[in-house]
Amino acid sequence: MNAQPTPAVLPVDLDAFWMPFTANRHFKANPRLLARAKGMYYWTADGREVLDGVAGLWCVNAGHCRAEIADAVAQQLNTMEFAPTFQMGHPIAFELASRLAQLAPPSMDRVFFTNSGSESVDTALKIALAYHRVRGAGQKTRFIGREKGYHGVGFGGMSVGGMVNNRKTFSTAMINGVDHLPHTLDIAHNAFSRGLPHWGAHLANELERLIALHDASNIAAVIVEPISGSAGVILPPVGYLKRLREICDKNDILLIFDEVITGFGRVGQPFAAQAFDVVPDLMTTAKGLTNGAIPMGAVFAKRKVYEAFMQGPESVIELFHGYTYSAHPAACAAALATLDIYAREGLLSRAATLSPVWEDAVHSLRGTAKVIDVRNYGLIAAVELEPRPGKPGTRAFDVFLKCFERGVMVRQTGDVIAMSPPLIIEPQHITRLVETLGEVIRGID
Ligand code: PXG
Repeated sequence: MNAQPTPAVLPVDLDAFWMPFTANRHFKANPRLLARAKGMYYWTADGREVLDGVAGLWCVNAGHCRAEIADAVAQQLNTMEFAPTFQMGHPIAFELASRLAQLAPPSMDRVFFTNSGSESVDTALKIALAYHRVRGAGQKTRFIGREKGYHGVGFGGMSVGGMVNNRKTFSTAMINGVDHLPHTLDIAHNAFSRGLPHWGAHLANELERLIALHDASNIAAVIVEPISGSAGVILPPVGYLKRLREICDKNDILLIFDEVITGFGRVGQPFAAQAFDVVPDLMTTAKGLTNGAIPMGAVFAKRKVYEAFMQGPESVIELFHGYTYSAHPAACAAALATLDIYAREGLLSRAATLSPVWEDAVHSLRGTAKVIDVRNYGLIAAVELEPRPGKPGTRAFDVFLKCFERGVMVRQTGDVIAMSPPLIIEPQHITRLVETLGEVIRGID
């Protein structure tokens, strides 16, 4: 990990970029500019080293600036930079889909490509509607999401999602017919659980209540994150996901796992579906698919879902959906190179190997003043802080800022500090990450 000094590359003007999910004025008054990255580290524009505790934004699972990925993308761009996938095809798109099908649970071997997690979610919702319709059950149009769920920012994903700040401004623009399960975070019962909490599987039975209310004949799909990331790491109680699966099966409702965060090794298996031994009907992914190097998403479908569409005249398009950049050649090249790295370096199971070290480290913060919960699974962790009276979120935001000043990047959401480091992390990085976080928390008011 050679830390070359980075020349200052401060842009002259920060005004024009309207930054996403950012306090624009605060940021532009106090910019945090990243200029270079390698392995476990970023370097700021003024040359400071920053340990990456969040894998960029939960996506750089193999660590930063993998030359193999860059080379594969460069070679592809110089060979064929773009090719359409509407009524045309190019070989590496098919190669990638086959490789992904081998990674997924056995029956989930059909893959639809998108460019982001949000597009993957909206694609999965549309596939669910179309699936029921082609089977003659076109009245099954309702979706069930979950409180505190995050499924991206498209109109569909926002509607099934349950993050109030993402929804309140757009309240009247939600898609119709969506209801929500209760979330499963309950600090009173589950604070400081190591791994999955044991209390709360019964919350899955709320699905039966919603089915009784709307009737199964109207419900297309249930969508949940196996582990909620954005809301501050909410874990499924032991048995909860299995129960959702049983209820969906009984009622001919598709189960969609949003694995945008949990996919590609984050939970110690290729997907949470395998880690939790619950196979959904559709699985949305993005992020780690290309190690964050090129935007790409993928929706995995059970073969029975795909096969339901393969009827009628063969010359007719079966699903009127897709993106210009579905299976973009550069993204396919990045994904194939990423999968090679994951396989060669055993990264898709590394989170399981490291998880005991990670768990011990993050739980060492138990007992620190203001820490009201620590949650972990795979290489994911959250440290929840007691909010400052009347000023929710400010304490954790200050912790995030102070950590960054001290050379460690974590993520803040509400009063939660979330961590999801690159899967190449070593125990000494874990120590530094958690020690810095602990020192900062101890020093904060
Ligand atoms: N589903 C899930 C479960 C996600 O976590 C998306 C969909 C949307 O993906 P795109 O690629 O459209 O952003 C996400 C995105 C955070 C954070 O810090 C998480 C995400 C994005 C930005 C920040 O928790 N997840």
